[in-house]
Amino acid sequence: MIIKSAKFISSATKPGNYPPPELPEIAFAGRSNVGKSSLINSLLKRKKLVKTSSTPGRTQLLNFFEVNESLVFVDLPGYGYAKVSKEMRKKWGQMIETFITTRKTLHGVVLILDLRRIPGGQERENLAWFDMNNIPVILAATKADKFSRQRQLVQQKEMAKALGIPLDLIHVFSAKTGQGRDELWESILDLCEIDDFKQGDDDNV
Ligand SMILES: Nc1nc2c(ncn2[C@@H]2O[C@H](COP(=O)(O)OP(=O)(O)OP(=O)(O)O)[C@@H](O)[C@H]2O)c(=O)[nH]1
Ligand SMILES: [Mg+2]
Repeated sequence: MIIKSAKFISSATKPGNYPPPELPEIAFAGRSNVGKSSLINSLLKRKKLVKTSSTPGRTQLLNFFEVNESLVFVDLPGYGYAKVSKEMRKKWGQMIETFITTRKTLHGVVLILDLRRIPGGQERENLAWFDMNNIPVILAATKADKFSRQRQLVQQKEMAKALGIPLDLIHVFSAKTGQGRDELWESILDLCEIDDFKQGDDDNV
């Protein structure tokens, strides 16, 4: 995947501030601190385009990024962060829900999980919610570099079992090593129905 351009467009909290709905969009969702912003940087081969942090709850707005003048990535605030107030959590939930259910240009969501953590009721609920709203979901299990390849497969199987889905629906990923990057791009481009910038290798970025 050749990244010719990747740039920050704007941040928003409400529909009036979203950028014009022109290009296909993919949103990135997941628990606080799971590695959403790092995964986006890794896909875009930009180390610092999206702010990352070891402090959970850092991304607090919807952040829009335009890629190759062809699609838009939306970095969402993480859910389930215990330290922000209940009111704040509710506000974030509403902000994310409004975006996902009303945005006409949204082609799908990459739901990011931690490969080290077997998903539970919250994740199953989220998947059912996306399904109910007819939002296609791509699952990415990140931080794979924390495990050996053999152990990665064991975790991937456990996760698939816990979610009740086929194994190959979970993309094993690492922002640190770039593992799974090409496969995740393939799935994203498929969802956006884009196939004109797949060709070539990307050693030059
Ligand atoms: N080892 C390893 N660490 C990672 C990986 N991805 C993210 N991290 C680390 O996890 C922490 C959180 O990463 P972020 O990308 O900021 O996570 P986030 O989900 O955007 O967090 P919020 O915006 O706060 O919800 C940082 O310390 C990252 O360096 C990965 O693939 N491997
Ligand atoms: Mg973030």
